[in-house]
Amino acid sequence: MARANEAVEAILAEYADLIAISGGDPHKSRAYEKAARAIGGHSADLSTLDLKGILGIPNVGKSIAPKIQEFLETGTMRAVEDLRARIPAGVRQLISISTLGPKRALLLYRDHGIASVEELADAIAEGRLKGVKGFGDKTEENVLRGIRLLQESGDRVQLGLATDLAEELLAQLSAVKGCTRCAYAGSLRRMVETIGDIDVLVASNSPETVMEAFANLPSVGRVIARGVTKTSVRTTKGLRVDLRVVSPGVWGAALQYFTGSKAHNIRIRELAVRKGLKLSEYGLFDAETDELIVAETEEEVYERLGMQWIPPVLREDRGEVEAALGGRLPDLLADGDIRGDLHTHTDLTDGLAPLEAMVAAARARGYEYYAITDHAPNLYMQEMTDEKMLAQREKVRKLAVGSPMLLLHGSELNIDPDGGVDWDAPFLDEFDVLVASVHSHFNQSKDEMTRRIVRACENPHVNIIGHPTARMIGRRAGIEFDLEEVFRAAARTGTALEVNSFPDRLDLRDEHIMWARRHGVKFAVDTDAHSTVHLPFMRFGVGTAGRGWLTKDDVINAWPLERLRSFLEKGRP
Ligand code: DGT
Ligand code: CA
Ligand code: CA
Ligand code: ZN
Repeated sequence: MARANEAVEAILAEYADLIAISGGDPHKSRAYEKAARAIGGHSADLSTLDLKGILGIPNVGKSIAPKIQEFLETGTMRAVEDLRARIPAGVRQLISISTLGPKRALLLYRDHGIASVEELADAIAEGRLKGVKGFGDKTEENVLRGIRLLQESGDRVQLGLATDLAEELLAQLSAVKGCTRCAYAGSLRRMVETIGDIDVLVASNSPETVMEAFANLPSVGRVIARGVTKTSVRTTKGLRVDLRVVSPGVWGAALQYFTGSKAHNIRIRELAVRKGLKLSEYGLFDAETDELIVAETEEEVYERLGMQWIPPVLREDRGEVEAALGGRLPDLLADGDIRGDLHTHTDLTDGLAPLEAMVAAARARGYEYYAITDHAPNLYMQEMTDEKMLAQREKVRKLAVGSPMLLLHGSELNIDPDGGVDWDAPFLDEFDVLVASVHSHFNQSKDEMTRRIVRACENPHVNIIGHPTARMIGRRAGIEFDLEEVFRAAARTGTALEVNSFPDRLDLRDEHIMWARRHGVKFAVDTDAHSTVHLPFMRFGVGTAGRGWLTKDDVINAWPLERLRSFLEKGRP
């Protein structure tokens, strides 16, 4: 089952937005925002806690806790319902334009009657907002960019959310009598960064029973279409799920077909045709006699087509078909190859769990090494100081004594607008590993941004560029820089580029990874965990790395310690 935490996080975050957009107390809005984050990252499932337990969560105070209880008991929060009723849906949607912000949304609604995203786009296009306070050319441009991003993301959801939901559905479906196999296919199996709908495949000799049970699952909200082999539903959370039931004998062909991608399938089918065969979700057939050749496993289907079995993450028609025909598929990075996490936080800065808890959770994952990389001083709101950093190092060194998992003490530096970082060389020298990231000045020109990141790579202390494009999926487009130039600099200087596993980042993204790899870049697949519950996000980073064709040789945290250590030296004496 999905934890109650995510639902509570979402409703508290919405409440914070609603308070802000209705002109309420900004402190109150921020308090709810903080509580939402704390709950999302809290290790215990909220539904197992009593009021006292809930009050024990950091940033959850006396007025917030009862509202959470109310939500857990009734599925709703009166205070939120009240505000929802007072603010038109279109206005509420305005806040989801990342570049607008609640304050300006309120102003647009109150003073200009703009009550939807469409109306706002029109008003900008017609120049009606010219001269409005706080709405200069630059702002307009940013808001338009935000609107585009919102429209592009449409109804698609993040990989992380869709995976949670799909696994819950599979657990329930596999318990249904008559279900002999079940799996998810489609973009989710390929680990695409956002998912349009979840495609679930079940093998069964009694499709009726399975369809009926599916339509009645607790997380299913509404049945959209019900047929003999396919049922489409919308879940209570609004995500669409297609269920297809096939007979066990054609499992492999169906799984292959519904995994896609469409482009990959088209290539494979053409290949079949050239061999005098016919491929469909029912199997691989002889084109002339219509005789079934194979259908039971995916492996057989690919083999009979004269190629290696292709891992789902590669099935995008980006050269995988040719490689599989030539027996040249890469031996992709796998979850089990990861030996440690090199970018993580604790509650010393904006993390939600103490050092000891993070380390214990990392050890439980069986890591050989683990880096703690809290934020550096130039990210002012984190209030980091030299003293705090050094005190943390002491704690880390003590904790490491006798531990089978090696602890590395590091930091996540801020790349300033000129490409410099927080500390000077003597202080930087004492860290075991350093991540450096862009956290501000996202709107520099492309040239400036390129110089900034190249300079960070050239810094002999910087080992990893964190979330290189700083994008937030569906909320913030990435920063722009000359990719080629940065990739060359990273390869030349021995600076790894991060594959950030956080489901709303996945940064670098698949295509950029492929491209960087061709320049000889090395990568660090990290979680950027701010809580123990974020450590398992590693799988999304590994999936993204796979989509970028990475092998364990490309990934520094899949290397044995000695090889990693020498990479971290970066040629320094
Ligand atoms: P999504 O849902 O937009 O994230 O992306 P997919 O890839 O899951 O697409 P979806 O759900 O429309 O279809 C699932 C798979 O079914 C798709 O990846 C390949 C297969 N498929 C669907 N329609 C076609 C088609 O017209 N031709 C072929 N060859 N395959 C198709
Ligand atoms: Ca799909
Ligand atoms: Ca579908
Ligand atoms: Zn971080």
